Amino acid sequence: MTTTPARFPDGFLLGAATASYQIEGGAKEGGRGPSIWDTFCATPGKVVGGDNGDVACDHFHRWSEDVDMMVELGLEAYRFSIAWPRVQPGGTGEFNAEGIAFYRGLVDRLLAEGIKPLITLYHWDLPQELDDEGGWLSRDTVDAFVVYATRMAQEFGADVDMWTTFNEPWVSSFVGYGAGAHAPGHADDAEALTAAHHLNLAHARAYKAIKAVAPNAQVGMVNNCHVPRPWDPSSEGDRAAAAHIDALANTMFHQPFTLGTYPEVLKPNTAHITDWSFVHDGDLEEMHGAVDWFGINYYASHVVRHNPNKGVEVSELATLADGHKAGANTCWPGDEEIEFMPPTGKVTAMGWNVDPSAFHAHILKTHRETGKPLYVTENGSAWDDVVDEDGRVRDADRIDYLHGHLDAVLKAIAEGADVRGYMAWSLMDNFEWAQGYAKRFGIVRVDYDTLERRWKDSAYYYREVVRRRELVPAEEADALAATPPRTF
Ligand code: PNW
Repeated sequence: MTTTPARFPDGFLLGAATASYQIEGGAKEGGRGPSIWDTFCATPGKVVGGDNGDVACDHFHRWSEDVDMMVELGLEAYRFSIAWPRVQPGGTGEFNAEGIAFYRGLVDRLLAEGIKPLITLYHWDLPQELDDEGGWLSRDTVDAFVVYATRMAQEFGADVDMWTTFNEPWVSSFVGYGAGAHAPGHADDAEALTAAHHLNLAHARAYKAIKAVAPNAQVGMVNNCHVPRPWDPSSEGDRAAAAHIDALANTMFHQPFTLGTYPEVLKPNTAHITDWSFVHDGDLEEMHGAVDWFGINYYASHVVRHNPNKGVEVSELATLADGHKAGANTCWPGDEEIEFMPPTGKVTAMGWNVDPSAFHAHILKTHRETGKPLYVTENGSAWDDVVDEDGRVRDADRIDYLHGHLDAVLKAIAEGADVRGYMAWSLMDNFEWAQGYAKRFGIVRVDYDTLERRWKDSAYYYREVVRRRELVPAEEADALAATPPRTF
């Protein structure tokens, strides 16, 4: 057995991540236009508790204090997303100077503090007007995205070199258009596949547009990862089930860029759903080569099996991830005979398993399959945190999760994977999409009545990881935390 080196390599970025709709609030301020998530939240029954992003963490007003907090945490990088409807309210036409100025202030302050900004252009908040015209089912949205991306590169390209076009196109397409559990709430498998292709195409075109304006830009795509393992590895059916899920969840969103093809199993497996005529001549050639790096968002793994008697059960994952029954359609077109097995072992407040070994395996697999530099752009866990009488949040489960997953990254690096950064999800508790504010992923707690930020024990632990640039034993966490904890 080899022991994992405990230190992160020189240049490896340790940071934290957030997303615009999940933290900003200020939904009707500064000239921001409505997004599909404003509409979805206003639709009864879609979001737990009827929650919405109108106020969220009020980062729109508190961003400067939030950067103060990042400075105290010692973060080397901060991954955030630009809200398209804040900078271009209708998704086409006029840009909004006030919205652009908001991100200018944030970027300038981060740079002044020596915190590297990682910009994500699309973390799900599509301008509503574009959805009215067909959203990601329309190639016009692809064109609109390229215009928006070009303008952002003109604004920030001289100062920011790490760019992500899309956060988790699998979620946008398969949860948003397939399961109906995310905005825009459609439930149609053919639409989900169409939207996925258009997101890939938009990535490829924006990749070229951004680099034309900002030659130093390193443009990547961020994928959420499913690590589907066959229930019985000796069963051909179970292995095929896992391969189908892997193709839909993972390979579909990197192979077009590395090889210029979609995974072979997809077409036959979904022939009863679509003829794939949404892929036009030349699309795949445009995609081939259009990526500099891949982002990995990892939370949990899954065990799947072939079950011909499954009937029209809803996807286990959609149910678990979003607390919704997804209806007849699923996150997984072609999964009529694929069953997700219930998670085993320790599970988080999301009902997701804790499996750092799958994370390690997935990093190596993505390294082998893409050959590209990788960044862990999200990794973290939700737990039912409690504020103790002395004000501390003793989130030992989150610390264990962090420790185990940072160890997995170090192992993968030691075995040759080119991983260049790790962004903890999330800097602070925030709007967890269809779960509203009920699920807390932050290393910093947010009190949604007062909007006070309070460091959890995990924030102190992570600060020490960044300070030492090495894996800090989880047992040291208790002694690292302050009583009462730091608040902002
Ligand atoms: C990611 N699934 O979403 C997002 O990028 C974050 O905005 C989000 O807060 C975080 O993970 C935690 O959920 C996911 O269905 C949504 O497997 C759904 C799934 C995975 C990731």
